[in-house]
Amino acid sequence: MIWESHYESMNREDMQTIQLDRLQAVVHSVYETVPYYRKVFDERGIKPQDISRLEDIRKLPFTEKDALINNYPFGLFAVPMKDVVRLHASSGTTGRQKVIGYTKRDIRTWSNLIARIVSMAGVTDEDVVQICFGYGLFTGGFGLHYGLEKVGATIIPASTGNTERQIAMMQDFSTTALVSTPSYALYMAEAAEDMGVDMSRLKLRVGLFGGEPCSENMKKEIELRWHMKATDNYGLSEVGGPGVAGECEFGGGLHINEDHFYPEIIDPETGEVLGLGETGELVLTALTKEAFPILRYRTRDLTALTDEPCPCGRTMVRMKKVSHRADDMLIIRGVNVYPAQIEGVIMDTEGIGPHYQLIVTKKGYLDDLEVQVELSGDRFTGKFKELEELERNLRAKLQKTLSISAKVKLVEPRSIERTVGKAKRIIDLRPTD
Ligand code: DLL
Repeated sequence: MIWESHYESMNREDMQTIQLDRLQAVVHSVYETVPYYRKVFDERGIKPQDISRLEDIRKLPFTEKDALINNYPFGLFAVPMKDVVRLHASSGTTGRQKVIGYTKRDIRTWSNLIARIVSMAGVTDEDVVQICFGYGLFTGGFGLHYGLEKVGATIIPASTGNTERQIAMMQDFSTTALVSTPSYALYMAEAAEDMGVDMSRLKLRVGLFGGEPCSENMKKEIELRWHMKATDNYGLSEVGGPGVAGECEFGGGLHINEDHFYPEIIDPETGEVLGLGETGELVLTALTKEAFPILRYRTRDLTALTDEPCPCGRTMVRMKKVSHRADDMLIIRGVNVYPAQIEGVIMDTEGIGPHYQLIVTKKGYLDDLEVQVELSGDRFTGKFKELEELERNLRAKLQKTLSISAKVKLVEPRSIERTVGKAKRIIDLRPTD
């Protein structure tokens, strides 16, 4: 079902008209109400009336995460606090908080956008949905909650943790849809197997995963273990949380709610705007937010856009799955290495994974990368010779893919720490100066 087909299936011309109207309104509003935007506009000699066509968005400066951190906590809010009814925050990788506010209208809009993406995934009022995202400052729990409620699904606000209890609830309450990070879904699968649960007999039929990358292989693994269809949805706190984009039944990318988030792809090095099909950094402008409008936010997430027609009937552009972030990139002995490349190799090798960790250290002047990866249960009892061969194989494949040598350490099943939220894959122990 298409939740708001008037918008989701709109023709391009009408969509662009809406986008321009909304862009002009938000640009005027931030200029009047947020001193930070007035200052950066004035510094560049830009006036709100300079935006007369959609392409004029390129005249506006990018907003980077530092703008949020430097204006902590409420400096970028565009309404008085009495109109703010909710706060969320994200600590990000640096540990400094980015705080986001919502008005009553923002919460209504957000719920509607989530209703769109859960409907894309095929969730209806017949479903019993277990939300295993943290309820708190993280946008995942409350974000999904209100959208699912709007659709009329029966919600189990399970939050994270107490994994055995989660499995028991799935059985007792006949959960049909699961909401979590993909890594927590894998963790819960292990717990269910330990408990001797026959997962093919659970009522689960669909998973809505998000909050972190989920490679095609990881998705397959989740589908296989849980006997359900896995869908991906994307968002980030700075533009409001989940609800930016979601996957429909046909896959092939995530439809962006473009009437609310104007997407651009840029070259992360030069800032130049790239065309459809070209891979680069996603930049988002929130077109309708009252409390926390944000212009041209550099997400650091790498993807590409397509406007190819989708068989589902939605006309909103699709973004490719985000497999990594620009700032995920490790520089090892001068070579750029993305964790997603390593994950690809691991998931393509039988007998290991999906749990792994990358440990980066520095010995003298030389960077050292160690890939620690778990053996799967059946391999753990394997012969020493076989393990040695597996290790050698993996080392060779990594060398070929990354063009640098990496150490490989095969570790016991379940020995890498599990998380109930986003997985922590990189441990960079190199001194920062
Ligand atoms: O993770 C919002 C969210 C919650 C999205 C639940 C979907 C479901 P943050 O904690 O601010 O917000 O983290 C945002 O997580 O910039 C991406 O790098 C990454 N991310 C989020 N969803 C996906 C996804 C939420 N589906 C950051 N695929 C983003 C890949 C994702 N990466």
